[in-house]
Amino acid sequence: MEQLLQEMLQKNYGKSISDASNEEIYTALLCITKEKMAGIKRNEGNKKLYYISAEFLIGKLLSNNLINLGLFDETREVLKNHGKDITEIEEAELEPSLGNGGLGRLAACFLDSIATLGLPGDGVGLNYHDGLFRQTFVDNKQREEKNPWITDNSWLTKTERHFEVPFKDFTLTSTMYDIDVPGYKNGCNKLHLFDLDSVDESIIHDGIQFDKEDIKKNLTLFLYPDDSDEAGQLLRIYQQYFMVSNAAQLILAEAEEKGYNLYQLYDHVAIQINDTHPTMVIPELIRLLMQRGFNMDTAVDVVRKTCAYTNHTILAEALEKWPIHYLEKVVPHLMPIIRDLDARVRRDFHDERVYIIDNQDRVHMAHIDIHFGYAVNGVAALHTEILKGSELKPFYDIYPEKFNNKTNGITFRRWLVHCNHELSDYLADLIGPEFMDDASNLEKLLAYKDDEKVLGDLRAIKKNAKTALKNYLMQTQGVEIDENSIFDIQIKRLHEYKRQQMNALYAIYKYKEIKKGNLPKRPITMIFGAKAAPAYTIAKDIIHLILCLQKLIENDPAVRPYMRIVMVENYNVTKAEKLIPACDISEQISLASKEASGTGNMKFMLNGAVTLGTEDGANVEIHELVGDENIYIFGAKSEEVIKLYDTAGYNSGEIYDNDPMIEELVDFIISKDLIRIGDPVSLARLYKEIVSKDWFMTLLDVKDYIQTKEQMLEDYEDEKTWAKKALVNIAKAGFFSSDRTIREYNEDIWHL
Ligand code: 8GP
Repeated sequence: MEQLLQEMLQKNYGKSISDASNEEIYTALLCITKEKMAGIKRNEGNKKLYYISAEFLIGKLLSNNLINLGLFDETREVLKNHGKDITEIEEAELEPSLGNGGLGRLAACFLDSIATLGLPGDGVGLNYHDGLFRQTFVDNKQREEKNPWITDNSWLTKTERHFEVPFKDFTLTSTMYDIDVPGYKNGCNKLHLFDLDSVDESIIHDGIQFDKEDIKKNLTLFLYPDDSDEAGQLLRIYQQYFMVSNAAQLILAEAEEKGYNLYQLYDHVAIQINDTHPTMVIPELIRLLMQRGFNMDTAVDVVRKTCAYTNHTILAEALEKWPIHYLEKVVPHLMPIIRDLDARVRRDFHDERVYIIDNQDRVHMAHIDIHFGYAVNGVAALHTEILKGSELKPFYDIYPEKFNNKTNGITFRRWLVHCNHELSDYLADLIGPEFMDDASNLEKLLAYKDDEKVLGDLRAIKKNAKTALKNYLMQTQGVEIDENSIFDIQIKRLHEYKRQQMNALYAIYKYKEIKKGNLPKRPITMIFGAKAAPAYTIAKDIIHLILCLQKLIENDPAVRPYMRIVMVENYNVTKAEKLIPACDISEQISLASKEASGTGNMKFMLNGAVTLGTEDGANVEIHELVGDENIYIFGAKSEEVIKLYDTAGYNSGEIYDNDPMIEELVDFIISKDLIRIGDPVSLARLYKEIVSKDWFMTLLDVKDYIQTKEQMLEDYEDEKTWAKKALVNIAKAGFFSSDRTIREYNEDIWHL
């Protein structure tokens, strides 16, 4: 590596390693890594997977690619010998902003594991120029800015593949870009991102405004453009169809190039539909096969044996339903096929709950996936049970054999080896490096659970990560936190069901306690990171509340030494990598039944944080693995919650009226203290939402939550017992390796 790097820097800049800037070294490493990846074998086989997803939240790639190529340690060493720090060099890389949350990060972890297991499988998505918006805070509110990430120094490679994508009023020609996905000590796959040459970033103004009707210029500008009006919804349909038509054409082109018989496409191709965004690939493939001479019955049969669907949510509002007249405006050529599919369903099943087109002329995308795919999976055990037993029960009754669970996972290359070198090096020394290939080896750590030396080492590693985070937050946001305080972290998309508002109520509780003179033994630092969808008003109100509380405490010398709130600006993968190793308390507090799985919960446990959570999503499985002593569970269980919804039995106003403590906390949202800092309209709207609606039952669980968190703070003081909990969490995290998840997908669904 030393020689390669020296030559590259000499050739490009006439400089030595020691003289080159971080940017120059980054660029040189990018070129070297790209060349290395081009040289490794492609994963090949008789059957290939295409993972189609609107999001691939891949994060920065330099370190990860070096790790997977087996070059990381050497590179770090070479740089160190020349007085350079790889962490600083990584700062020169821009994070591709191609995803929003768990669904997109899962897709990225899966690509890593698919390549690592040596399976042939490519990702297919869109090359959004500005991705998800960049978040800034102005006047204690979220502001959205564009987020350009594509430069000459990106990992994209332009290819010669182009496809014609027909819309009602025009046809667009696509260009395919590729990003290499090297497996850990294994072959390479690709992420294909489709784009349009005519897209024009100069039409963006005033933050993230642009003409939603100028499709040729806006098609791949943003991920999830605002869909609160008709033009926005039409744009989403344009994007989705552009994505899947390219995917379908690519799949058929590759199959034809390999000489496969398209009548047996399913022997050579598996298509995973990641949530409903890529659903139109089903009618599109049928259309393309019919163009090639298939009759409809045969085309339907072949497609049904090729496509599988993953569900990521039971929230009704998140299950896409497109009005027919919107589809007619964008992709009228798909409608005869969709109507035919609906007719087939109506012929076979006399239950309007499973129809594709409902009586309001809306097309239910998930219904297409379930009827015309061969597998349907949820993403954690509880989630899959809820799908089978309630949300998708009518479908489960028809097709029990299609339903299966695939509990999510995370790649340990990024979420341990890369983001926490110190811990991963320590573990490798202590229990041997085998856990890097087979994560179940982490259990060897259990042998040390009463070893004072090891427990002390783990505490020291955590402390170092906390200090590193402290320095990072000082540099990036100018806030100073205390590394001796407890770091309590909630980082995830802002959504009412995830209940950041409940955590904010805890902050109010703690603030008031401190004001009363009930001082905590040790200060607490509450860290939040979250973006709110631009049109999601209440989510933005919750951010506003948190930022106002942050300001209130910062300016109060009586409280500030005992508690701090930090809302991290523009939370993304890069920031997650710094936050997760430093965490003591992992906040996983969704309303039971609503969080399909969660994957942050897995990343935190792997890095030695203890979970504070409800019995929801994968928390249930974490609980089973670590046992009662090593997790803090609170709140209503999912059956109780589902019953409350079914019987309309929840009334937040009643709880508020009858519980003076809760009333006091909620009232603080509209207190003089906060109104002085914040926007009275926003705060009042949130207050009203909680007392009159509270759809995700914050007030049902808030007291149990506060009590449990207080217990945790007390238990933290027994340092040895706490370190033991951390150790057990790390040791038991092996199950959540995405290598395990992908092995299961392959065995049960893809058969590659
Ligand atoms: C997320 C789920 O909320 C999370 O529980 C799960 O772990 C993750 O998917 C991966 O399965 N869902 C989303 O990120 C999501 O629905 N995003 C919406 C914007 C489409």
